[in-house]
Amino acid sequence: MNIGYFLGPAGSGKSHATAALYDWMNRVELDVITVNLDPAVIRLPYAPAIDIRQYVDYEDIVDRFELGPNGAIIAAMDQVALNIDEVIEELKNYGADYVLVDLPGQMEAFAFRGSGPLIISSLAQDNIAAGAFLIDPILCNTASSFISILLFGVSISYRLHTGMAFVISKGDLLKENRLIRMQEWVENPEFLMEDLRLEKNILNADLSQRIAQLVIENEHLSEFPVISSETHQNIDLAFAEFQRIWNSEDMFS
Ligand SMILES: Nc1nc2c(ncn2[C@@H]2O[C@H](COP(=O)(O)OP(=O)(O)O)[C@@H](O)[C@H]2O)c(=O)[nH]1
Ligand SMILES: [Mg+2]
Repeated sequence: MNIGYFLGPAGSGKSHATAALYDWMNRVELDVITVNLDPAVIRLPYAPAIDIRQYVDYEDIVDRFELGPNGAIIAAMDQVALNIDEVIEELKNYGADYVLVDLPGQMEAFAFRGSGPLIISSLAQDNIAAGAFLIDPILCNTASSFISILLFGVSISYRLHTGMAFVISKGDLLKENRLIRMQEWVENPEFLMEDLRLEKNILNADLSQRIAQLVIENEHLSEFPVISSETHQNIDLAFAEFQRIWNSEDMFS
């Protein structure tokens, strides 16, 4: 099985991208199913074949342990990890070629705790897995905020030991001039450095430059397609990014 999941901060568009990519893959007649691994989600924009809410009762965790939203999602993700073998068993019964896994909105509570790496490594065990980190344009209006998001993405990828591509989400909300500047940042880090220098409050220009080089000049991270789950613009490019990582993971397995 080829497994793909979208990563990114809460609200970056993971669930909607899962829905849009699922629709597109169905349309081109690929054998694909979706899995929801977010125990706290109330409404999903797609109908998952497997839904973790049938295994983990988020509301019950909140009530029973008297937890707030952060504590509850951490406790719930531990329960997801405890149930992951059953989910994988269910996945095997479907026998689909492709699986899109929708991860929890609160990425930090997932990735940096024990449960995230355990869930991802269990999924990747007999399968080929790939991540696509969604960059919400609203969160990177400035060069320094763009670098912060890229660092968060690299940190998540490092933590989850997963091959990952960067994808810009919500392309329909991205103004033409902002898009052009972001593309310039990615294609030529000199432009990024130029904008960093114009931001008066950056802490350390030298450090910023080295981070920009580390993240952007890594060729595996350099595609940056712009997708929209709203208009379905470039959803095929998100698939191409997954495919690129699946192929490279396959070479090393
Ligand atoms: N305009 C627009 N809104 C989007 C897009 N993708 C997601 N959204 C909106 O962004 C919000 C968060 O999306 P969601 O998929 O739930 O994010 P998640 O927390 O990462 O799973 C929702 O209100 C979506 O309607 C997009 O491509 N275009
Ligand atoms: Mg979601």
